[in-house]
Amino acid sequence: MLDRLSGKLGDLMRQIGGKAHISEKNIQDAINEIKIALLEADVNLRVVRRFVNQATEEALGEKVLRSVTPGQQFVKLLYDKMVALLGGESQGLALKGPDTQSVILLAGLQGSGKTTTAAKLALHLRGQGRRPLLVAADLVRPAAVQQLVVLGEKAGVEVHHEDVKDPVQVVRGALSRARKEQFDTVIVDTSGRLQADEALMAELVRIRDAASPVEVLLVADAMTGQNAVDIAREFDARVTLTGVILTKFDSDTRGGAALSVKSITGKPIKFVGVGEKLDGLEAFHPERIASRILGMGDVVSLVEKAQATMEQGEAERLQDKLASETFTLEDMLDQYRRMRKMGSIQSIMEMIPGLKGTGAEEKIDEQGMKREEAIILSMTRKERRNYRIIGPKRRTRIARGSGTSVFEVNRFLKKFEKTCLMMKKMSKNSKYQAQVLSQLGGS
Ligand SMILES: Nc1nc2c(ncn2[C@@H]2O[C@H](COP(=O)(O)OP(=O)(O)OP(=O)(O)O)[C@@H](O)[C@H]2O)c(=O)[nH]1
Ligand SMILES: [Mg+2]
Repeated sequence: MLDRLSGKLGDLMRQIGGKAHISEKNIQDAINEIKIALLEADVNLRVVRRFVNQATEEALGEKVLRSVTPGQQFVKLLYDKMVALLGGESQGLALKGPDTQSVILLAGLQGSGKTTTAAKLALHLRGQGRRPLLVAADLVRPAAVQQLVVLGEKAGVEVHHEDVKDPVQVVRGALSRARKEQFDTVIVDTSGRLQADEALMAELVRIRDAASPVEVLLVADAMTGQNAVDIAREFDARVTLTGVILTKFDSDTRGGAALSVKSITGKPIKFVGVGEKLDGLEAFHPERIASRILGMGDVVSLVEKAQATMEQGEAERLQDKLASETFTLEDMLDQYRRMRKMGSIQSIMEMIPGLKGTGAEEKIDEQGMKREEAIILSMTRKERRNYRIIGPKRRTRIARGSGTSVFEVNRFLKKFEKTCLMMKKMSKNSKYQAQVLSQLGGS
């Protein structure tokens, strides 16, 4: 599913993510390639244009976080855009509590998967402890009722059907039965046509008015790409959709429908059908789909961590301090804490391509870092601000207070002095982080 798109974009993201430097031209080239990939995936042209313009603008205007490479940051930006395109937050069904009846109306073109999806949803809701009732309101196709009865049996869910001609009558019958027999969720399967025509829409409007559904879901075949988006607009105009279920997502869809539906129609994709069997229904999670498409989940989480632990202003303040030689042991303590917040340093170093092979990975010693933290904590505030005032007597005291030795305290202070010197000399190139990190954590 989405294999071709994710193959293409995944390769591109790996290329970009590995770049330590990134220029305006890099960004433009990458965005052009993304544009082509999206168009090939049958994503709506308007959606592609908007995506591309916004991504370019933001990428060029963005300040670079120092703890990740610009390439990684760019990948994260594209990922965020992709998540937004897919609808942002994952949206579930807006069902009422179990004491009130909730009706879900399924609509869509012929063969889009309505009947199968009705049964899948019933099974899904039953698994969540609800009591669903399936309603056979497709009286157009001869075998439709029987099909739902069979599927209902498989799902272990009761199916309501009546031998009448008008689907609205069936729905009314189902609603009163549901009230009597305490079904809390009523799922209505309706008929489809080859294309959305007046007869289909008029019937649907009547069913909707009779059923007052909390959810009106369009069931659309993901394989039809942008067509699915046009269909969603037509149905929305007549019956006001609350969401979309894309079926046959397990087939090799190009992705166009998934990527265009939300921004063109404003309707969230709530589920995707991922197989013919009844368990082939998944909640739609924009984040998961975006990382599947871009294939860069680890880079994204790395940048998120870096953003959370070191905001841009913080990075700049630190840079200033280094340049003006006012970096103190207090700042160092601060850095240790930030690094700890980012999780295991080793794992972070491994995620940063720019640090691989610099030797920095090997030098990190978390145990040593904790001891050094203890040393700093045993100093007075004044000492932390100016380590030069710490004489031999105080060093003995600090060693005792931190559970270390005078030798360790001396070694640490020497190292700190060296670090400060090195930082001063360092230019703003990308090796900066590697060296600082190795100095901080090394023993
Ligand atoms: N691979 C795959 N097949 C699906 C999925 N959903 C439905 N199908 C298949 O699509 C075909 C049509 O499904 P139905 O549920 O009968 O579609 P419908 O919309 O009810 O069709 P009509 O009632 O004739 O309009 C069946 O062969 C289903 O097994 C899915 O998520 N993945
Ligand atoms: Mg059907």
